[in-house]
Amino acid sequence: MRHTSGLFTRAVLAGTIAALTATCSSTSSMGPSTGGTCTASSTSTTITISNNSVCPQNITVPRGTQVTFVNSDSRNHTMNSDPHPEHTDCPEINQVGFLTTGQRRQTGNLNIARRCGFHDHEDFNNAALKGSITIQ
Ligand SMILES: [Cu+2]
Repeated sequence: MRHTSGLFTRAVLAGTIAALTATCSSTSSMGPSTGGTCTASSTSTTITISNNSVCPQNITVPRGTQVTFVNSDSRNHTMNSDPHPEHTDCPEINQVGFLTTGQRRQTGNLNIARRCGFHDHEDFNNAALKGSITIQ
Protein backbone atom coordinates (compact mmCIF):
# COMPACT_ATOMS: atom_id res chain seq x y z
CA MET A 1 0.00 0.00 0.00
CA ARG A 2 2.93 2.30 0.79
CA HIS A 3 4.38 1.79 -2.64
CA THR A 4 1.12 2.58 -4.33
CA SER A 5 0.63 5.85 -2.46
CA GLY A 6 4.28 6.81 -3.13
CA LEU A 7 3.78 6.29 -6.83
CA PHE A 8 0.55 8.23 -6.66
CA THR A 9 2.30 11.19 -4.98
CA ARG A 10 5.02 11.15 -7.61
CA ALA A 11 2.45 11.03 -10.40
CA VAL A 12 0.62 14.03 -8.92
CA LEU A 13 3.90 15.94 -8.55
CA ALA A 14 4.88 15.16 -12.13
CA GLY A 15 1.47 16.32 -13.28
CA THR A 16 1.81 19.58 -11.33
CA ILE A 17 5.27 20.24 -12.79
CA ALA A 18 4.01 19.52 -16.30
CA ALA A 19 1.10 21.91 -15.76
CA LEU A 20 3.41 24.63 -14.43
CA THR A 21 5.80 24.20 -17.36
CA ALA A 22 2.92 24.38 -19.83
CA THR A 23 1.56 27.55 -18.19
CA CYS A 24 5.00 29.12 -18.21
CA SER A 25 5.81 28.42 -21.86
CA SER A 26 2.41 29.56 -23.14
CA THR A 27 2.80 32.87 -21.25
CA SER A 28 6.27 33.58 -22.64
CA SER A 29 5.30 32.72 -26.21
CA MET A 30 2.49 35.28 -26.00
CA GLY A 31 4.82 38.04 -24.76
CA PRO A 32 6.58 39.26 -27.94
CA SER A 33 3.50 38.96 -30.17
CA THR A 34 1.29 41.39 -28.23
CA GLY A 35 0.78 44.46 -30.37
CA GLY A 36 4.31 44.52 -31.72
CA THR A 37 5.66 46.36 -28.67
CA CYS A 38 9.37 46.08 -28.20
CA THR A 39 10.26 44.28 -24.98
CA ALA A 40 13.97 43.57 -25.50
CA SER A 41 16.48 44.85 -22.96
CA SER A 42 18.00 48.29 -23.57
CA THR A 43 21.40 46.89 -22.59
CA SER A 44 21.27 44.39 -25.46
CA THR A 45 24.06 44.60 -28.05
CA THR A 46 21.83 43.13 -30.76
CA ILE A 47 19.19 45.13 -32.62
CA THR A 48 16.63 43.05 -34.49
CA ILE A 49 14.61 44.33 -37.43
CA SER A 50 11.19 42.72 -37.83
CA ASN A 51 7.71 43.88 -38.87
CA ASN A 52 9.28 47.03 -40.33
CA SER A 53 10.67 48.19 -36.98
CA VAL A 54 13.85 47.94 -34.94
CA CYS A 55 13.94 46.40 -31.46
CA PRO A 56 15.22 47.66 -29.13
CA GLN A 57 15.15 51.18 -30.57
CA ASN A 58 17.49 52.74 -28.03
CA ILE A 59 20.36 50.93 -26.37
CA THR A 60 23.29 51.87 -24.16
CA VAL A 61 26.59 50.03 -24.53
CA PRO A 62 30.08 50.35 -23.07
CA ARG A 63 32.88 51.82 -25.20
CA GLY A 64 34.51 49.27 -27.52
CA THR A 65 31.24 47.39 -28.21
CA GLN A 66 30.25 46.13 -31.65
CA VAL A 67 26.49 46.16 -32.06
CA THR A 68 24.92 43.47 -34.24
CA PHE A 69 21.97 44.27 -36.52
CA VAL A 70 19.84 41.25 -37.46
CA ASN A 71 17.35 41.46 -40.32
CA SER A 72 14.48 39.17 -39.30
CA ASP A 73 12.08 41.05 -41.54
CA SER A 74 10.62 39.85 -44.82
CA ARG A 75 12.33 42.61 -46.82
CA ASN A 76 15.73 44.27 -47.19
CA HIS A 77 16.94 47.08 -44.94
CA THR A 78 19.92 49.43 -45.15
CA MET A 79 21.08 50.62 -41.74
CA ASN A 80 23.18 53.78 -41.64
CA SER A 81 24.36 56.43 -39.21
CA ASP A 82 22.49 59.71 -38.86
CA PRO A 83 22.20 62.25 -40.31
CA HIS A 84 20.50 61.24 -43.54
CA PRO A 85 21.79 61.34 -46.24
CA GLU A 86 25.34 62.19 -45.19
CA HIS A 87 25.73 59.36 -42.61
CA THR A 88 28.67 61.14 -41.00
CA ASP A 89 27.94 61.04 -37.24
CA CYS A 90 29.10 57.50 -36.47
CA PRO A 91 30.75 55.91 -39.53
CA GLU A 92 31.08 52.60 -37.62
CA ILE A 93 27.33 52.07 -38.09
CA ASN A 94 27.66 52.38 -41.86
CA GLN A 95 29.52 49.04 -41.83
CA VAL A 96 26.13 47.40 -41.27
CA GLY A 97 24.58 48.81 -44.45
CA PHE A 98 22.49 46.58 -46.71
CA LEU A 99 20.93 43.50 -45.09
CA THR A 100 18.77 41.01 -46.95
CA THR A 101 16.26 38.88 -45.05
CA GLY A 102 18.09 36.66 -42.56
CA GLN A 103 21.38 38.56 -42.80
CA ARG A 104 23.20 40.07 -39.82
CA ARG A 105 26.23 42.34 -39.59
CA GLN A 106 28.15 44.13 -36.85
CA THR A 107 29.04 47.77 -36.52
CA GLY A 108 32.68 48.70 -36.17
CA ASN A 109 34.09 49.21 -32.68
CA LEU A 110 32.11 51.98 -31.02
CA ASN A 111 35.01 53.51 -29.11
CA ILE A 112 33.94 57.10 -28.51
CA ALA A 113 31.45 57.99 -25.77
CA ARG A 114 28.57 59.68 -27.57
CA ARG A 115 25.06 59.08 -28.89
CA CYS A 116 24.80 57.59 -32.37
CA GLY A 117 21.47 57.80 -34.18
CA PHE A 118 20.73 55.33 -36.96
CA HIS A 119 18.01 54.86 -39.58
CA ASP A 120 17.01 52.69 -42.52
CA HIS A 121 18.43 54.58 -45.49
CA GLU A 122 15.76 53.18 -47.85
CA ASP A 123 12.95 54.22 -45.49
CA PHE A 124 14.41 57.17 -43.63
CA ASN A 125 11.08 58.79 -42.73
CA ASN A 126 9.92 55.68 -40.89
CA ALA A 127 10.28 56.42 -37.14
CA ALA A 128 9.94 52.71 -36.33
CA LEU A 129 13.17 52.07 -38.25
CA LYS A 130 15.12 54.75 -36.39
CA GLY A 131 16.96 54.40 -33.11
CA SER A 132 20.04 55.26 -31.16
CA ILE A 133 23.10 53.69 -29.61
CA THR A 134 24.46 55.53 -26.60
CA ILE A 135 28.12 54.72 -26.00
CA GLN A 136 29.33 55.20 -22.44
CU1 LIG B 1 20.30 57.61 -44.94
